Amino acid sequence: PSPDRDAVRIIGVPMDLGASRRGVDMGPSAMRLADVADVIRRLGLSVTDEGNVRVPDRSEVPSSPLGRIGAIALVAAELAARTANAVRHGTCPLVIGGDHSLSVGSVAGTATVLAERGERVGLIWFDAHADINTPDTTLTGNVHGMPVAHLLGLGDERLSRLASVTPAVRAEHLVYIGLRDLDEAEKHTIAQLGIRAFTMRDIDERGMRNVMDEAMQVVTHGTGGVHVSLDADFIDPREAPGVGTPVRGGVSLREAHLAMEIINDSRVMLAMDLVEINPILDRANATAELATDLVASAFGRRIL
Ligand code: EXY
Ligand code: MN
Ligand code: MN
Ligand code: MN
Repeated sequence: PSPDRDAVRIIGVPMDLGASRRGVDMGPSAMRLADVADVIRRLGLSVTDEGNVRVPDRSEVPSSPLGRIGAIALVAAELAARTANAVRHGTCPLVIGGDHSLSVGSVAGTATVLAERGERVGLIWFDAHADINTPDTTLTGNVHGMPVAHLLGLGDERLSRLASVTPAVRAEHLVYIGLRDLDEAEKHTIAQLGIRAFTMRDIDERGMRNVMDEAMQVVTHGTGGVHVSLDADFIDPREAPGVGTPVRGGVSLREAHLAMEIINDSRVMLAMDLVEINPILDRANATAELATDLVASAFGRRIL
């Protein structure tokens, strides 16, 4: 597949309902302050900023983490429609979060358009975490620890049935990169479903180039294109401190860039999420600026 990605649509999702720590709702503002639209435009792409999806205030929703599933599902449904619309028109949505629970919507949107073409979506999940808990296995109740499970058709139906196909993503079309902080139940689910998971150890031992080559094979085999979901906590907190859930021992700036460059080389990316940026924990706006640079690499920036 060779999607035409000369047009990008930015969709902001200022949501932190899936997290217990506040602040990632300011991620879209931080990315706009880092001038993400202009940075992509300077690569020669046409960029439209569609503004934000409407997200209810915390005061309007239940205070328990699981009680917020209904509100998150409504935001995700709106995001799924907007993501699908962009992909259907041959443009590449760049979804800026917001906590990672939003990806149940964005990935559902990409999956829906591919299903219309008789295809399935491949999914690359760059994250320190596996985000594969369900409301039954979660130790925290936080829905941003659950989007992958719901994309695989598990968990609460309000979150698992947002695409026109269920599951939105098949386990064999999913790959994790950067894992280093998993719950016991999550390890069990990954093994049981046979999900291809590249941990930090794999990156350390084999190098990002080899890991990416194998990952790209997994997500392109039998799919019509790839959705890239990037949690900023994938990157080491020394370089990206402004994230919702920092975990030591992440990838370096150069490794993250190489991963994005390889994605661009492959020409298969249909949509991208950039999530979990928390300006409250940042040094100035360093993390959003770094994330903007990574987006530029994913959209074709070359050093030479
Ligand atoms: N596994 C933990 C939980 O389920 O609460 C931590 C999840 C953190 C999720 C971050 C955003 O990627
Ligand atoms: Mn995540
Ligand atoms: Mn994470
Ligand atoms: Mn195909």
